[in-house]
Amino acid sequence: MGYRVVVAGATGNVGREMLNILAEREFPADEIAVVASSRSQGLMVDYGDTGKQFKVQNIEHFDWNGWDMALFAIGSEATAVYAPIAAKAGCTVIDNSSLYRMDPDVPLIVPEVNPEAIDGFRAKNIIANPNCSTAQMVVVLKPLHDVARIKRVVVATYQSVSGAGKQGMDELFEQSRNIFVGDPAEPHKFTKQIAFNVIPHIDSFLDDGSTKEEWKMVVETKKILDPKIKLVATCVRVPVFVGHSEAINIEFEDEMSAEQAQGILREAPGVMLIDKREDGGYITPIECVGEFATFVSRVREDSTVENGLTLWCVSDNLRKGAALNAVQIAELLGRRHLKKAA
Ligand code: 11C
Repeated sequence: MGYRVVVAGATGNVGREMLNILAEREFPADEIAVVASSRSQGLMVDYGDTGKQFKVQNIEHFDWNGWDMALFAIGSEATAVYAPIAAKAGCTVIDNSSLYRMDPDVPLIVPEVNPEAIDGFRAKNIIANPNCSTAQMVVVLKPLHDVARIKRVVVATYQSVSGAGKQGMDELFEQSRNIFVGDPAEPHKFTKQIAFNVIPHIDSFLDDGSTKEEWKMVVETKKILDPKIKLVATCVRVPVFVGHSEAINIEFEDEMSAEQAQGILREAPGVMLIDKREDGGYITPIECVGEFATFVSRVREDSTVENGLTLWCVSDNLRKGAALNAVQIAELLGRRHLKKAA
C-alpha cells in the first residue's frame, strides 16, 4: 500500500518539477491530487513522462483529510493560509517556501545532511525545504565538515533566473530578444537589465547591507549543518535559465588537502565530482539541468589561510534546490515515520 500525496502549486516551475521527480523516482503513491489557486483550476498537468495527467483542483475547497503528505510550492503567503489547515487535518506538509524554515518547531531538512532532524516534525506536522542556494552548498560542506570541522565559509553565488519563477525566465528571454532586434525594454521582474548582465541583488535588502537571500544562506546553514560555522555570502543573479553555481571558499579547523577533499567528495551522497584540471574538465550550469546530483569541480587549496580550500559547485536549482529535495524528504518521512509503502 502506498501513500496519498498532494502537490500544491503544480503549475509553477517547482511544482511541475515535483510531479516530474515523483514520477521519475517511482514514488510509492497510490493516489496523487494536484491543487493550485482558482486561476489554475481545471488545467491538466503531466505526471512526468508517464503519459498520465492530473486535473488541477482549487486549493480553497480541497479536503485535506485522509491525505498522508503534501508537497507545497505555493509561496509564503498562500502557505501561511493552507499549511496549518493541511497539517491539522493530518496531512504532513513539506514546504518549499521560506515561511517555516527558521521556526524551531519545524525541521529544516536536507536528507544527505541532517535526516535525523526530521523526527521533530510532529510538533507542527510541517517540514521545511531550504533555499536552493543553501541546499546544494550544505550537501558539499557536510562530508568535509565531518572530517575536518569547518570554521568559516565565504561563498559567492551565480543564480539562474528560474529561481525567480517563470516571470524571471520570461524576462531574460524577452530582454535578450529585444536587445538583438534593437528594441530594449525596461526591466520588470529584476531591478536592472538581466540579459548580458549580472545583478548583485536577490531578495530584499536588510539593515546591515546584506540581502535576505544572503541571510538565508547563513541562518539555514547553521540550522541544518552546524550553528558554529561562520558564513558570509554574496548572492548574484546571472543570465542563465536553470542551474545555480557557487564559488565556495572554506576554512577548516584541521588539515584538508585538495586530494583528500576530492576523495571525500567522490564518495559523498548526492555529490558528483567532475574535476579534471583541463579545458572543459568542470561542470557548468547547462550540464546540470535535469540532474539529481550536486556537481563539484575546481577543488584546490587556498594558501592564503591555514587549512583553506576553494571549490566550484553547480546544481539544478529547481531539483536539488527545491523539488528533488522535497521528494527526498517525502521518501525519508515515509521510511522513518509513515512506513506504509515498501
Ligand atoms: C532565487 N533562491 O534564486 C531564490 C529562490 O527562499 O525559497 C528561492 C527562494 C526561497 O531567487
